[in-house]
Amino acid sequence: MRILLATLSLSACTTADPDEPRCSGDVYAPGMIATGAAGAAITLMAADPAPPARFINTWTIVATDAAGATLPASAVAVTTFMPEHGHGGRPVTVTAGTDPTLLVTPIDLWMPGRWEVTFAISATGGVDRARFSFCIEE
Ligand SMILES: [Cu+2]
Repeated sequence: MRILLATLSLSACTTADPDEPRCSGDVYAPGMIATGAAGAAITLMAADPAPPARFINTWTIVATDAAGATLPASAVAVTTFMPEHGHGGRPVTVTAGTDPTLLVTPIDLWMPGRWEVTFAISATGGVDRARFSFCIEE
């Protein structure tokens, strides 16, 4: 029962009713940083479109380890997930951009609501995870 109630309140994310709880996500800004528990980080240098929007998004990022050293595309894996709906998205690729940037695409945020974009960062000491979450409009 508790799970059902939580699901009902969270699903209000996709409605436009001003009396419903608002979807809460990160506020996009170029250069925003998501840091993992072990100190590895993703800097979101640029998003196309900006702010992130429905359907295909391409992000330019810089990945760093806990010491601040930049990491290659092979150290980064990306997954997308809609927690309110319990489903993920299609596979995302990470390729080298202009050094030290990496290109992340296609981030296909195909459904309105809150999406989590999680970066699994392989660095010394294991895999760290950094996450952005954005509310996607209709
Ligand atoms: Cu969904």
